Amino acid sequence: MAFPKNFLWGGAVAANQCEGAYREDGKGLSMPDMLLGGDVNTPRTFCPTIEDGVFYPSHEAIDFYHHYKEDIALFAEMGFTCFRLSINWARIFPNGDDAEPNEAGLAFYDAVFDECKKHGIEPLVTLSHYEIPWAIVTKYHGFYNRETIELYVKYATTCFNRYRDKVKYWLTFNEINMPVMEPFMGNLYGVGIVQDADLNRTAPCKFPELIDIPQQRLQALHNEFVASARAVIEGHKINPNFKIGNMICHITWYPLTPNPKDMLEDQRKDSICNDICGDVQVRGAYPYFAKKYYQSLGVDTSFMDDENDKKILREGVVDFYTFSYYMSNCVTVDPNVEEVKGNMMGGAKNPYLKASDWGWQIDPDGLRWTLNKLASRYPDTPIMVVENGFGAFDKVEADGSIHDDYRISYFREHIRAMGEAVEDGVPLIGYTTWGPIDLVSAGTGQYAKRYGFIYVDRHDDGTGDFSRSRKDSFYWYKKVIASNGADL
Ligand code: BGP
Repeated sequence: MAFPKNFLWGGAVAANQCEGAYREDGKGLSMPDMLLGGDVNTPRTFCPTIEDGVFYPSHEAIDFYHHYKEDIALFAEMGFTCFRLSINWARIFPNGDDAEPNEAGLAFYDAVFDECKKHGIEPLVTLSHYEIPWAIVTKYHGFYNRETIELYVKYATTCFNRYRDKVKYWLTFNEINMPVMEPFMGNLYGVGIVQDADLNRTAPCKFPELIDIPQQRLQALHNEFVASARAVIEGHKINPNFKIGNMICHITWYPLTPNPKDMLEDQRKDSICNDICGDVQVRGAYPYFAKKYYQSLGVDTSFMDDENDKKILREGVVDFYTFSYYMSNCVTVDPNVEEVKGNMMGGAKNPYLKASDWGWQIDPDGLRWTLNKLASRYPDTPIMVVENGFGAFDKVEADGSIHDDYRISYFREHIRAMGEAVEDGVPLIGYTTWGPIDLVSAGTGQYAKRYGFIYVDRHDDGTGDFSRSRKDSFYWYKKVIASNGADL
């Protein structure tokens, strides 16, 4: 396998899914702090108040906040050269609009980056990984309000200045395309919009009736694009050596049949889900079909014509393209075919693929397909796969070992497919697996959906002592990194 020299190998986490310490050292609440656990069939309950006796998985998560030295040492033992993590916005600006940043929050990430450096690990930092401060949701109505652009730019430049010499690789927003794909995740996690007049209610938590207003969701997404582009522009002024990227949740779609109607539907899905955001952030402008699509949802698109915004988008294009890849899905116009319904995106069942216990279809060749598609759509743009992984139930044997051969086989095939894409000529610069250590699932809030090479003793009933142990996949990934992807 011809992975380039200096290829970045590592793993990726998000603050809200691993740190815990949700009120420590001055941290404010952020959106995920208001979500309870669910499972593959039960969506997460949204709870706009913090209530006694209710289990919020993110509040303690895996307690990375107090275990980061141990965890980074374990990553170093596997040979990581890169660690993707996010800064929790509400640790830096607890109320979103504070005049001064919270020094204790800034100091925590100093310590984390110093620890990475000690082990020769390059941090890749996501500024916003579904962690919008709760106060911005309640007071500003998330990114629907243009003032939130200013709050984000202030937060981003605070981080750029503080970590100017410690961090080179940045991502502006995690999975920024969620609002064009999935209204629930897109509103709550993506743009921070909750349509609920009774946010301070004391009644028991319930699943919110999702009120989705496309005008608000898509206008808020536009504001995120502007915020991201402004961050890119400001970041390059602060340190011209910064590499600032986007991050797309790439859902790879196939037509279920060669019926031209399926082909058209497939093209439509791919364009909407993946290409609108990719084009804005890499090419600096909306693709031709975006306006018509928004208008078909009844959206007044005049915000897309603002000349000043257009200029910012053109000037704030990213330095590299990154994406998450877990699965592929099929599309068809035939309403009678069997569906796979994951806890997020679903589609028609692909007869050639198996799925995880959460209904995510396993498709390594789809990763090669996707990398080639991206390389041809965005020529001369370095690409990085910043999330890829296999959520599964793990069994701890009597002697404490965990034989996760299913996870090894998932990664083996996906790394093989990436190597093939490199041989095809794709300018791939790095790979961070999702959840190198078990953490809270974003989609379901479960601990039981485990991704790690490192097991964490923590469970959905809130028990566990947070101890860490190495799974079989830990030793396997170490070998892969040591051989630069040759020994699979
Ligand atoms: C991505 C998110 C991550 C992560 C991952 C796995 O969409 O960026 O935060 O959680 O999906 O999803 P889940 O946790 O639902 O299994």
